[in-house]
Order: sequence, then structure tokens, then C-alpha cells
Amino acid sequence: MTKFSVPEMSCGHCKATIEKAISEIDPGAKLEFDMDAREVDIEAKVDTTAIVAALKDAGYEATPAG
Ligand SMILES: [Cu+2]
Repeated sequence: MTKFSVPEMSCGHCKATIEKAISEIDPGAKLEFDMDAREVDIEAKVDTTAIVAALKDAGYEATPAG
């Protein structure tokens, strides 16, 4: 899993939007959200760059975080 910091993620709607964006690039991806920390752990077959690009397309700036 890779952890991403997504500062603008704040509610269930954001979560749903992010889940949809990632499922479009990898339907089998696993996501674990930490809404308080505004972080999401993503396990997907695609690389980090593709994940960041998909989140950006969905309207969220994301940066890989440790
Ligand atoms: Cu939201």
C-alpha cells in the first residue's frame, strides 16, 4: 500500500469521488481512508504517478506521504 496525503478530502462525498476515480484505473484497488488525517492508503496495480494523476483529474491534489 502507498499512503497519499489528500488535504482537500473532507467528507463522504470526497471519499466516494476518490473511490470512483481509483476504481476507473484499477477496479480491484483497495483503499483505506483516514479522514481525520486526510490520508488514504491505496493498493493498486498501477503506479504512484497514475494514482496521483487520477486523483488530480477527480479534483484532488494528492502527494505520496511516507
Ligand atoms: Cu467532500
